[in-house]
Amino acid sequence: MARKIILDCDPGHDDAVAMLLAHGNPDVELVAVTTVVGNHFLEKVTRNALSVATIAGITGVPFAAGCPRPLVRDIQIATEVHGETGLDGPELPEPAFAPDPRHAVDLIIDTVMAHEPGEITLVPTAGLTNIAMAVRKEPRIAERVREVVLMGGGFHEGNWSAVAEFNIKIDPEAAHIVFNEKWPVTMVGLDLTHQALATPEVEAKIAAVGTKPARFVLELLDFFREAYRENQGFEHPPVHDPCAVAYVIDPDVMTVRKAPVDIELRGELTLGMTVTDFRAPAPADCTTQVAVKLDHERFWNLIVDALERIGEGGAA
Ligand SMILES: [Ca+2]
Repeated sequence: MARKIILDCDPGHDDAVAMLLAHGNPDVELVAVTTVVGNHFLEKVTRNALSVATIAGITGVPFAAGCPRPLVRDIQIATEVHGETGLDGPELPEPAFAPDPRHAVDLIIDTVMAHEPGEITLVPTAGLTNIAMAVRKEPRIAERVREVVLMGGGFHEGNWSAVAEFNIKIDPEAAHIVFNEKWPVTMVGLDLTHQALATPEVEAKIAAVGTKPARFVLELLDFFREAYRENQGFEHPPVHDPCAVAYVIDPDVMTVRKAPVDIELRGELTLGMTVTDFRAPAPADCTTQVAVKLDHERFWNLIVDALERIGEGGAA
């Protein structure tokens, strides 16, 4: 049976690929998509999410906009990585449908509570504001959610500071809430996603799919490649967010290690660091694990397979 997921995102080039993977893969079912301020302002990432859905031909799935700013901190966006639209590169179609009128936080709560315990997996690929707000508003979701598989953080690597990753750094208080809840958390962080490089071989496989959604992904990757070359010294861009979806589809796509993770909230140099304790053995009550090593070929094959299944998608 397909695993039901809620994708909480801020598209965002890699969020778009994550959404396509979730839609195209038969082992996961997108039951809701929610957006949150992150890579760009809420209005833009929400519109981008709807445009991606239009390209992919996603229908009948509620999309809802969530929190327009972090819990405590001022808004920080990432135009240097994602451009002025938040999804620069391809031409984006007009969204074919409107967002759900509910707030994303309520859509998350409603969806989790309407399903059996253990049925819904949360897959946040953005700042954790919506997820933190949802579990504070309805604490019972912490026991009902099967697990949280998030893209964010890193045990040795940072990108928004020397030691902090963007999704965690922009709302560290929200991350603190999410990592300290009783639900299991898998942190798919930079240590893992920096292995998910879109190499020329990968791009050739995607190009061979030959469809409009595949060309859309290539245009996203072209922009992402330049942004990562200029800003972070990567030859090939790391495509972070779909790694979290891939783990839900196929846990063998990466190795994980159980270890306590907590979020630094007070460090002058370390704010938003996902402090990971690798001392062995991990405590018996440890609810967190971190992704360590990616099977690069297996991961990209999942993306290519999803694009093949999507076909021409919405032909937007
Ligand atoms: Ca994202």
